[in-house]
Amino acid sequence: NEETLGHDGATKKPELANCPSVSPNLRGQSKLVFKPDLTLEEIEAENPKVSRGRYHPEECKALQRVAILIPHRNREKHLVYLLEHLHPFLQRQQLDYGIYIIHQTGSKKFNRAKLLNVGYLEALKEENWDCFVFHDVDLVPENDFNLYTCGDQPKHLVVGRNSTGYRLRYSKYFGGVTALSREQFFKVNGFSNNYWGWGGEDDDLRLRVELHKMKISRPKPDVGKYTMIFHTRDKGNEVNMGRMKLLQQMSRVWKTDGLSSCSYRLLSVEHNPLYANITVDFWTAA
Ligand code: UDH
Repeated sequence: NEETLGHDGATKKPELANCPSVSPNLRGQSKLVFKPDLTLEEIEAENPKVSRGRYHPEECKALQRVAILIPHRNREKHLVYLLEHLHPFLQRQQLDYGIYIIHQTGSKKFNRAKLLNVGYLEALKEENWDCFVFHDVDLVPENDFNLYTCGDQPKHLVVGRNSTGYRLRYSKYFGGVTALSREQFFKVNGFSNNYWGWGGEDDDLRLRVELHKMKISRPKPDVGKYTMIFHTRDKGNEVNMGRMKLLQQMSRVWKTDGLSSCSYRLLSVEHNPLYANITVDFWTAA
C-alpha cells in the first residue's frame, strides 16, 4: 500500500480493496480450551490490534461493521472466556467490529432483552453499525465459518451447543446468539422491554420477525456449533411465569413496546481495551 500524491499535492493512502466474502484466515472447527486462571491482561497481550474493544482489518476493507452486544451481570469469568475466543475469531473473519458489554447494575430482576435494546441504541451513538450480533456471555463459537455478519434475513447462529448434543433446542428456537442488520432490528422495534427474569424474550423477537414476513436463516449444523460454559440459574433471573401471556400480546403491542419506548438510566460508558462497558439501571421491574 504505497502512498500516492492526491490532486492537491497531499499524500493519501490508496483505497483498500474489499475483503473477500469468505476470509482466507478461517480455520474451521477448533477445540476450545478454557484456562482457569486466564486474565484480561493476557487476552490484551494476545490481541495487540484491538483497541477500546474495536478492530478493523488493515489488509482490506471489511464488508460490514458489526457490533457484538453482550448482556451481562455477575458473569465475569464467562466474559473472560468469551473475550478470549471471540476476539481472534472475529479478526480471522476480517470484520470491522466492536464488542459492547451491557451491564445491568443492582439486584432487580434481570432483563436481557431490554439490555440488548440499550446496546443497540448506545452503540449507534458511536458508529453507524451495519449489523448487530446479540450474544449470550456463556456461548463460545467453535467454528469460525459461522460468520458474524448480517444477511438479507435475520440469522440465528446457535444451531447446537454441547449441552444439548448439538441439536436445536426446539424447532423455532431463536435464542443465544442472533444477528440482525440495523434495519431489520429497527423494523421490528427491537426486543420487548417487558420480559423480566428468564425466558420468552427470544420467542417474542422471533414472532416480531415473522410478523414482518422475514425468514430466519441458520448456518449448517456442523458450523453453528457452540460450547456453553456450564452454569446454574442466576439469582435475579428466575423463570418468568408471565411469559406466555406476554407472547400472546406481541402483535398488539410491538409498535409501542421496544426500541421506541426503551427507557433506562445510563450510569456510565467506559472504554476498556477489550470492550466498551455500558452500565445501566432500570427503575421499573415487575
Ligand atoms: N445473564 C447474565 N447474568 C445473569 C443472567 C443472565 O449475564 O444473572 C446474561 C448472560 O449473557 C446469559 C444470558 O443473559 O448468557 C442468558 O441467561 P442464561 O444464561 O441464564 O440463559 P440460559 O437459557 O440458562 O442459557 C438458563 C438457566 C440454566 C439453568 C440450568 C439448570 N439445569
